[in-house]
Amino acid sequence: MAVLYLSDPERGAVFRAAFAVALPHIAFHIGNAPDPLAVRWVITWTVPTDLARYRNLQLIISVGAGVDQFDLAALPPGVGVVRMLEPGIPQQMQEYITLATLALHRDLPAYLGQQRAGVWKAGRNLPAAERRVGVMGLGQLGRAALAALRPFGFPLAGWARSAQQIEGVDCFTDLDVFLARTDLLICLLPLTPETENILDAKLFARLPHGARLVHAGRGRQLDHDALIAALNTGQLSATVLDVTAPEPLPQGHPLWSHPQVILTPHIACQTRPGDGALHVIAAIRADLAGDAIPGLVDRTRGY
Ligand code: NDP
Ligand code: OXD
Repeated sequence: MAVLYLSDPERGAVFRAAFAVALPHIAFHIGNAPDPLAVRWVITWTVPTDLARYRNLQLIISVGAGVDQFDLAALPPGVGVVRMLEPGIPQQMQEYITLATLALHRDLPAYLGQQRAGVWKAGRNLPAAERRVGVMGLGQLGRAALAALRPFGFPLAGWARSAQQIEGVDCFTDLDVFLARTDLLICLLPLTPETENILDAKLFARLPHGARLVHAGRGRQLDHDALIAALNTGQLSATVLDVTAPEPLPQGHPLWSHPQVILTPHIACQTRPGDGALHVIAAIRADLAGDAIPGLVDRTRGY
Protein backbone atom coordinates (compact mmCIF):
# COMPACT_ATOMS: atom_id res chain seq x y z
CA MET A 1 0.00 0.00 0.00
CA ALA A 2 1.34 3.43 -0.88
CA VAL A 3 0.61 7.13 -0.65
CA LEU A 4 1.55 9.40 -3.55
CA TYR A 5 2.20 13.06 -2.70
CA LEU A 6 2.02 15.42 -5.69
CA SER A 7 2.35 18.91 -4.24
CA ASP A 8 5.28 21.08 -3.13
CA PRO A 9 8.21 18.67 -2.43
CA GLU A 10 9.53 20.65 0.54
CA ARG A 11 6.16 20.31 2.26
CA GLY A 12 6.07 16.71 1.07
CA ALA A 13 9.21 16.00 3.10
CA VAL A 14 7.33 17.15 6.23
CA PHE A 15 4.46 14.81 5.33
CA ARG A 16 6.91 11.95 4.73
CA ALA A 17 8.50 12.39 8.16
CA ALA A 18 5.07 12.35 9.85
CA PHE A 19 4.02 9.23 7.89
CA ALA A 20 7.26 7.45 8.83
CA VAL A 21 6.28 7.80 12.48
CA ALA A 22 2.51 7.27 12.27
CA LEU A 23 2.05 4.80 9.40
CA PRO A 24 5.48 3.18 8.85
CA HIS A 25 4.01 0.20 6.99
CA ILE A 26 2.69 2.46 4.19
CA ALA A 27 5.14 3.55 1.47
CA PHE A 28 5.23 7.32 0.93
CA HIS A 29 6.28 8.60 -2.49
CA ILE A 30 6.78 12.19 -3.56
CA GLY A 31 6.29 13.05 -7.24
CA ASN A 32 5.91 9.54 -8.67
CA ALA A 33 5.23 6.00 -7.52
CA PRO A 34 7.28 3.03 -8.76
CA ASP A 35 4.21 0.75 -8.59
CA PRO A 36 1.02 2.64 -9.59
CA LEU A 37 -1.15 -0.29 -8.52
CA ALA A 38 0.07 0.04 -4.91
CA VAL A 39 -1.17 3.64 -4.69
CA ARG A 40 -4.30 3.86 -2.52
CA TRP A 41 -4.15 7.54 -1.62
CA VAL A 42 -3.09 10.60 -3.61
CA ILE A 43 -2.39 13.90 -1.84
CA THR A 44 -2.49 16.78 -4.30
CA TRP A 45 -3.81 20.24 -5.22
CA THR A 46 -4.80 19.32 -8.79
CA VAL A 47 -5.84 16.02 -10.35
CA PRO A 48 -2.88 14.47 -12.20
CA THR A 49 -3.53 13.82 -15.90
CA ASP A 50 -2.46 10.19 -15.44
CA LEU A 51 -4.86 9.48 -12.54
CA ALA A 52 -6.23 6.43 -14.39
CA ARG A 53 -2.88 4.64 -13.74
CA TYR A 54 -3.75 4.40 -10.05
CA ARG A 55 -6.39 1.77 -10.49
CA ASN A 56 -6.60 0.92 -6.78
CA LEU A 57 -7.00 4.53 -5.68
CA GLN A 58 -9.36 4.97 -2.70
CA LEU A 59 -9.02 8.65 -1.80
CA ILE A 60 -7.84 11.83 -3.47
CA ILE A 61 -6.90 14.26 -0.72
CA SER A 62 -6.68 18.02 -1.30
CA VAL A 63 -3.77 19.91 0.24
CA GLY A 64 -6.19 22.84 0.63
CA ALA A 65 -9.60 23.35 2.22
CA GLY A 66 -11.29 23.79 -1.16
CA VAL A 67 -11.89 20.97 -3.65
CA ASP A 68 -13.29 23.06 -6.54
CA GLN A 69 -9.98 22.63 -8.41
CA PHE A 70 -10.96 18.96 -8.92
CA ASP A 71 -13.46 18.10 -11.65
CA LEU A 72 -15.52 15.96 -9.27
CA ALA A 73 -17.74 14.55 -12.03
CA ALA A 74 -14.70 13.34 -13.98
CA LEU A 75 -13.14 11.37 -11.10
CA PRO A 76 -13.64 7.59 -11.02
CA PRO A 77 -16.93 6.90 -9.21
CA GLY A 78 -15.48 4.86 -6.33
CA VAL A 79 -12.81 7.40 -5.37
CA GLY A 80 -13.53 9.48 -2.26
CA VAL A 81 -12.53 13.14 -2.13
CA VAL A 82 -11.14 14.60 1.09
CA ARG A 83 -10.59 18.28 1.86
CA MET A 84 -7.85 19.55 4.13
CA LEU A 85 -8.97 20.04 7.69
CA GLU A 86 -6.13 21.37 9.79
CA PRO A 87 -6.61 23.76 12.70
CA GLY A 88 -4.36 26.45 11.21
CA ILE A 89 -6.82 27.06 8.38
CA PRO A 90 -9.79 28.33 10.45
CA GLN A 91 -7.35 30.10 12.76
CA GLN A 92 -5.75 32.01 9.87
CA MET A 93 -9.18 32.73 8.39
CA GLN A 94 -10.19 34.26 11.73
CA GLU A 95 -7.16 36.54 11.52
CA TYR A 96 -7.87 37.50 7.92
CA ILE A 97 -11.58 38.14 8.38
CA THR A 98 -10.93 40.20 11.50
CA LEU A 99 -8.29 42.23 9.66
CA ALA A 100 -10.50 42.80 6.62
CA THR A 101 -13.69 43.48 8.55
CA LEU A 102 -12.03 46.01 10.83
CA ALA A 103 -10.27 47.62 7.84
CA LEU A 104 -13.63 48.18 6.13
CA HIS A 105 -15.51 49.03 9.32
CA ARG A 106 -12.91 51.71 10.14
CA ASP A 107 -12.75 53.10 6.56
CA LEU A 108 -9.14 52.07 5.93
CA PRO A 109 -9.35 52.14 2.08
CA ALA A 110 -10.46 55.80 2.21
CA TYR A 111 -7.77 56.73 4.74
CA LEU A 112 -5.07 54.99 2.67
CA GLY A 113 -6.23 57.07 -0.29
CA GLN A 114 -6.08 60.23 1.81
CA GLN A 115 -2.55 59.35 2.95
CA ARG A 116 -1.39 58.93 -0.66
CA ALA A 117 -2.96 62.31 -1.49
CA GLY A 118 -1.45 64.05 1.57
CA VAL A 119 -4.89 64.70 3.06
CA TRP A 120 -5.50 64.79 6.85
CA LYS A 121 -9.26 64.55 7.33
CA ALA A 122 -11.10 62.60 10.00
CA GLY A 123 -14.43 60.97 9.26
CA ARG A 124 -16.96 59.73 11.80
CA ASN A 125 -16.35 56.35 13.47
CA LEU A 126 -19.50 54.24 13.32
CA PRO A 127 -20.01 52.13 16.46
CA ALA A 128 -19.68 48.40 15.80
CA ALA A 129 -23.20 47.96 17.15
CA GLU A 130 -24.42 49.93 14.12
CA ARG A 131 -22.53 47.91 11.48
CA ARG A 132 -24.48 44.78 10.62
CA VAL A 133 -22.10 42.04 9.47
CA GLY A 134 -23.30 39.02 7.49
CA VAL A 135 -21.39 35.88 6.54
CA MET A 136 -22.28 33.76 3.50
CA GLY A 137 -21.37 30.15 4.25
CA LEU A 138 -21.69 28.71 7.72
CA GLY A 139 -19.20 25.86 7.47
CA GLN A 140 -16.00 25.57 9.45
CA LEU A 141 -14.68 28.89 8.12
CA GLY A 142 -17.89 30.92 8.29
CA ARG A 143 -18.45 29.80 11.85
CA ALA A 144 -14.83 30.50 12.81
CA ALA A 145 -15.09 33.98 11.29
CA LEU A 146 -18.27 34.73 13.22
CA ALA A 147 -16.69 33.54 16.47
CA ALA A 148 -13.72 35.86 15.89
CA LEU A 149 -15.96 38.86 15.16
CA ARG A 150 -18.27 38.36 18.11
CA PRO A 151 -16.23 40.26 20.73
CA PHE A 152 -16.36 43.48 18.68
CA GLY A 153 -20.12 43.86 19.09
CA PHE A 154 -21.24 43.81 15.46
CA PRO A 155 -24.81 42.56 14.96
CA LEU A 156 -24.00 39.22 13.29
CA ALA A 157 -25.89 37.14 10.76
CA GLY A 158 -25.14 34.15 8.59
CA TRP A 159 -26.60 32.57 5.49
CA ALA A 160 -26.35 28.95 4.41
CA ARG A 161 -28.29 26.46 2.40
CA SER A 162 -29.62 24.62 5.46
CA ALA A 163 -31.13 26.10 8.62
CA GLN A 164 -28.45 26.60 11.28
CA GLN A 165 -28.27 27.69 14.89
CA ILE A 166 -25.28 29.65 16.13
CA GLU A 167 -25.33 31.45 19.44
CA GLY A 168 -25.37 35.22 18.99
CA VAL A 169 -25.89 34.97 15.22
CA ASP A 170 -29.13 35.42 13.26
CA CYS A 171 -29.08 32.56 10.78
CA PHE A 172 -30.94 32.82 7.47
CA THR A 173 -31.74 30.60 4.54
CA ASP A 174 -33.59 33.46 2.82
CA LEU A 175 -30.93 35.36 0.89
CA ASP A 176 -33.04 38.49 0.32
CA VAL A 177 -33.79 38.99 4.00
CA PHE A 178 -30.15 38.30 4.90
CA LEU A 179 -28.80 40.79 2.34
CA ALA A 180 -31.27 43.53 3.25
CA ARG A 181 -29.90 43.60 6.83
CA THR A 182 -26.20 43.35 5.91
CA ASP A 183 -23.94 46.41 5.83
CA LEU A 184 -20.72 44.41 5.62
CA LEU A 185 -20.89 41.17 3.66
CA ILE A 186 -18.31 38.40 4.01
CA CYS A 187 -18.24 35.56 1.48
CA LEU A 188 -16.87 32.23 2.67
CA LEU A 189 -18.78 29.91 0.36
CA PRO A 190 -17.30 26.95 -1.50
CA LEU A 191 -17.29 27.23 -5.29
CA THR A 192 -20.02 25.06 -6.80
CA PRO A 193 -22.30 25.51 -9.82
CA GLU A 194 -24.81 27.19 -7.44
CA THR A 195 -22.30 29.70 -6.03
CA GLU A 196 -20.45 30.56 -9.25
CA ASN A 197 -20.96 34.29 -9.93
CA ILE A 198 -23.22 34.61 -6.88
CA LEU A 199 -21.65 38.00 -6.05
CA ASP A 200 -23.21 39.79 -9.01
CA ALA A 201 -25.01 43.06 -9.76
CA LYS A 202 -28.36 41.63 -8.62
CA LEU A 203 -26.93 40.61 -5.28
CA PHE A 204 -25.12 43.94 -4.75
CA ALA A 205 -28.38 45.78 -5.48
CA ARG A 206 -30.09 43.91 -2.64
CA LEU A 207 -27.56 45.15 -0.06
CA PRO A 208 -28.07 48.50 1.69
CA HIS A 209 -26.55 51.40 -0.28
CA GLY A 210 -22.85 51.82 0.56
CA ALA A 211 -22.37 48.27 1.87
CA ARG A 212 -18.89 46.76 2.14
CA LEU A 213 -17.62 43.39 0.90
CA VAL A 214 -14.96 40.96 2.11
CA HIS A 215 -14.44 38.09 -0.32
CA ALA A 216 -12.23 35.16 0.68
CA GLY A 217 -14.12 32.29 -0.99
CA ARG A 218 -13.20 31.80 -4.63
CA GLY A 219 -12.65 34.30 -7.44
CA ARG A 220 -15.22 32.69 -9.74
CA GLN A 221 -17.97 33.53 -7.24
CA LEU A 222 -17.46 37.21 -8.04
CA ASP A 223 -18.60 39.13 -11.12
CA HIS A 224 -15.59 41.45 -11.20
CA ASP A 225 -17.18 43.96 -13.63
CA ALA A 226 -20.32 44.15 -11.48
CA LEU A 227 -18.15 44.81 -8.43
CA ILE A 228 -16.34 47.67 -10.14
CA ALA A 229 -19.66 49.13 -11.32
CA ALA A 230 -21.13 48.88 -7.81
CA LEU A 231 -18.03 50.58 -6.33
CA ASN A 232 -18.20 53.33 -8.93
CA THR A 233 -21.87 54.09 -8.31
CA GLY A 234 -21.46 53.94 -4.50
CA GLN A 235 -23.81 50.95 -4.12
CA LEU A 236 -20.73 49.34 -2.55
CA SER A 237 -18.33 51.64 -0.75
CA ALA A 238 -15.24 49.44 -0.38
CA THR A 239 -13.99 45.88 -0.59
CA VAL A 240 -11.22 43.56 0.58
CA LEU A 241 -10.55 40.74 -1.87
CA ASP A 242 -8.33 37.74 -1.23
CA VAL A 243 -9.44 35.82 -4.31
CA THR A 244 -9.95 36.78 -7.95
CA ALA A 245 -10.39 35.05 -11.30
CA PRO A 246 -7.85 34.65 -12.71
CA GLU A 247 -5.18 34.72 -10.02
CA PRO A 248 -3.27 36.90 -10.47
CA LEU A 249 -5.43 39.41 -12.32
CA PRO A 250 -3.90 40.61 -15.60
CA GLN A 251 -1.65 43.65 -15.28
CA GLY A 252 -3.69 46.82 -15.76
CA HIS A 253 -6.94 45.26 -14.47
CA PRO A 254 -8.88 48.05 -12.70
CA LEU A 255 -9.03 46.11 -9.42
CA TRP A 256 -5.24 46.42 -9.00
CA SER A 257 -5.48 50.17 -8.53
CA HIS A 258 -9.09 50.91 -7.58
CA PRO A 259 -9.01 53.30 -4.58
CA GLN A 260 -11.82 51.47 -2.80
CA VAL A 261 -10.20 48.05 -3.12
CA ILE A 262 -7.69 46.27 -0.92
CA LEU A 263 -6.37 43.23 -2.76
CA THR A 264 -4.35 40.39 -1.21
CA PRO A 265 -2.85 37.47 -3.17
CA HIS A 266 -4.94 34.55 -1.84
CA ILE A 267 -3.13 34.45 1.47
CA ALA A 268 -6.01 34.27 3.94
CA CYS A 269 -4.96 30.71 4.82
CA GLN A 270 -2.00 28.52 4.04
CA THR A 271 -2.01 24.84 5.01
CA ARG A 272 0.68 24.09 7.58
CA PRO A 273 2.38 20.88 6.44
CA GLY A 274 2.88 19.37 9.91
CA ASP A 275 -0.77 19.64 10.93
CA GLY A 276 -1.85 18.93 7.36
CA ALA A 277 0.00 15.61 7.50
CA LEU A 278 -1.75 14.76 10.77
CA HIS A 279 -5.14 15.34 9.13
CA VAL A 280 -4.22 13.11 6.17
CA ILE A 281 -2.94 10.42 8.52
CA ALA A 282 -6.25 10.55 10.44
CA ALA A 283 -8.17 10.27 7.15
CA ILE A 284 -6.12 7.27 5.99
CA ARG A 285 -6.44 5.56 9.37
CA ALA A 286 -10.22 6.04 9.21
CA ASP A 287 -10.25 4.69 5.66
CA LEU A 288 -8.29 1.61 6.72
CA ALA A 289 -10.59 1.04 9.71
CA GLY A 290 -13.77 1.59 7.71
CA ASP A 291 -14.70 4.58 9.90
CA ALA A 292 -16.16 7.95 8.84
CA ILE A 293 -13.38 9.84 7.07
CA PRO A 294 -12.76 13.38 8.37
CA GLY A 295 -13.13 15.94 5.59
CA LEU A 296 -14.84 13.55 3.15
CA VAL A 297 -16.63 15.67 0.56
CA ASP A 298 -20.11 14.99 -0.76
CA ARG A 299 -19.22 14.69 -4.45
CA THR A 300 -22.74 15.40 -5.66
CA ARG A 301 -23.06 18.55 -3.51
CA GLY A 302 -19.54 19.71 -4.43
CA TYR A 303 -18.31 20.57 -0.92
P1 NDP B 1 -17.63 24.08 4.44
O1 NDP B 1 -17.90 22.99 3.47
O2 NDP B 1 -17.27 23.70 5.83
O3 NDP B 1 -18.91 25.05 4.52
C1 NDP B 1 -19.58 25.49 3.39
C2 NDP B 1 -20.76 26.35 3.81
O4 NDP B 1 -21.29 26.98 2.65
C3 NDP B 1 -21.89 25.54 4.44
O5 NDP B 1 -22.47 26.26 5.49
C4 NDP B 1 -22.89 25.41 3.29
O6 NDP B 1 -24.26 25.34 3.68
C5 NDP B 1 -22.69 26.73 2.59
N1 NDP B 1 -23.14 26.61 1.20
C6 NDP B 1 -22.61 25.85 0.21
N2 NDP B 1 -23.31 26.00 -0.92
C7 NDP B 1 -24.29 26.88 -0.65
C8 NDP B 1 -25.34 27.44 -1.42
N3 NDP B 1 -25.50 27.14 -2.71
N4 NDP B 1 -26.17 28.32 -0.81
C9 NDP B 1 -26.02 28.63 0.50
N5 NDP B 1 -25.04 28.12 1.29
C10 NDP B 1 -24.18 27.26 0.71
O7 NDP B 1 -16.51 24.98 3.79
P2 NDP B 1 -15.36 25.79 4.54
O8 NDP B 1 -15.99 26.72 5.51
O9 NDP B 1 -14.30 24.88 5.02
O10 NDP B 1 -14.70 26.60 3.31
C11 NDP B 1 -15.44 27.44 2.48
C12 NDP B 1 -14.58 27.86 1.30
O11 NDP B 1 -13.61 28.82 1.69
C13 NDP B 1 -13.72 26.77 0.66
O12 NDP B 1 -14.50 25.91 -0.16
C14 NDP B 1 -12.75 27.58 -0.14
O13 NDP B 1 -13.28 27.88 -1.41
C15 NDP B 1 -12.62 28.87 0.66
N6 NDP B 1 -11.30 28.98 1.27
C16 NDP B 1 -10.55 30.08 0.99
C17 NDP B 1 -9.31 30.23 1.55
C18 NDP B 1 -8.47 31.42 1.29
O14 NDP B 1 -7.27 31.38 1.62
N7 NDP B 1 -9.01 32.48 0.72
C19 NDP B 1 -8.75 29.22 2.44
C20 NDP B 1 -9.60 28.11 2.67
C21 NDP B 1 -10.84 28.00 2.09
P3 NDP B 1 -24.85 24.10 4.51
O15 NDP B 1 -24.24 24.25 5.88
O16 NDP B 1 -26.29 24.35 4.49
O17 NDP B 1 -24.38 22.87 3.79
C1 OXD C 1 -7.64 26.49 0.37
C2 OXD C 1 -7.16 27.82 0.01
O1 OXD C 1 -8.58 25.97 -0.24
O2 OXD C 1 -6.08 28.23 0.46
O3 OXD C 1 -7.06 25.91 1.32
O4 OXD C 1 -7.87 28.53 -0.71
